Amino acid sequence: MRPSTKLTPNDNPSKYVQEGYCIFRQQFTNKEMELYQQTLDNMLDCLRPGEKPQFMFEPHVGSQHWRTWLSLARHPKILDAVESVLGSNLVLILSHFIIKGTEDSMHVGWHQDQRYWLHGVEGDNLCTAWLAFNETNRQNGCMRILPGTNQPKLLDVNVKEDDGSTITTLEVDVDKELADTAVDIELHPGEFSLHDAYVIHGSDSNRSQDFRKIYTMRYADADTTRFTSEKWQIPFFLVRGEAMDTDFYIDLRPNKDLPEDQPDCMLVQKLRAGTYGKIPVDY
Ligand SMILES: O=C(O)CCC(=O)C(=O)O
Repeated sequence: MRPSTKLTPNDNPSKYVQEGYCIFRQQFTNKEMELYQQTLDNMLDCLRPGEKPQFMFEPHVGSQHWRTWLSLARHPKILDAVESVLGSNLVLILSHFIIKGTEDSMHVGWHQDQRYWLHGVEGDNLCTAWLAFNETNRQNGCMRILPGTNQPKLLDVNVKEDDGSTITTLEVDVDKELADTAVDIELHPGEFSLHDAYVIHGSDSNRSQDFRKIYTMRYADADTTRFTSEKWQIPFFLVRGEAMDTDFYIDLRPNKDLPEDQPDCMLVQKLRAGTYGKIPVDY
């Protein structure tokens, strides 16, 4: 059997367009990560029987710790990196703790993120920051990216049955030859990667004895993206630069304070009414 060769991930932002992703090493210090790690661990401690850690969607709006997560999602270290690939006018569209526990063997099938947000966001210039809260590696199911698959084109999807634990139901076909080009996004806590909305990626299940803990924050270029709010459950936040219609967004540019109150939106209303399906009650 041929020994598998490990590909070195791209850490050069100028190659982001070509590769569809880039990693940013040594960003947040251990001290800076402490508050975030403790807050997340408290959220995990509050999970009720039957609740799953992979369904902590939009914590920057819906969680009782929304201020902490909104502050992180507009942190200059993240936004500087995002600006280096999307330009200077930035909108925060979504965030999600993709925590892999030890029970479900949940893997994330090959997919393009773009498929998941067409009901509210349309454009070719969007990306995700994927921030490690603990070590991520093959053993605990780190993200795997197929470099160079970020053609601005939506691929056909196979719709997978929702088995109650999956977070991806819209998967794309990837043959073995292409799958063999996958790069492992192995990071230390406080490091992050950025990936393009079209690049194909996924991950294997967590085979370690501990949680795999990462936070995704998703951004759009304000100039080239069309936003529609009717079916979008949370506000769009303008976090840097300029936009045509600033009243459309919650303005969180660097000189603005966080909102006083938890933003009033569909997600928060549903959470308060106890009708938001899979999201943990006390997250
Ligand atoms: O966290 C993972 O394993 C997959 C991440 C992912 O699919 C995403 O951030 O879009």
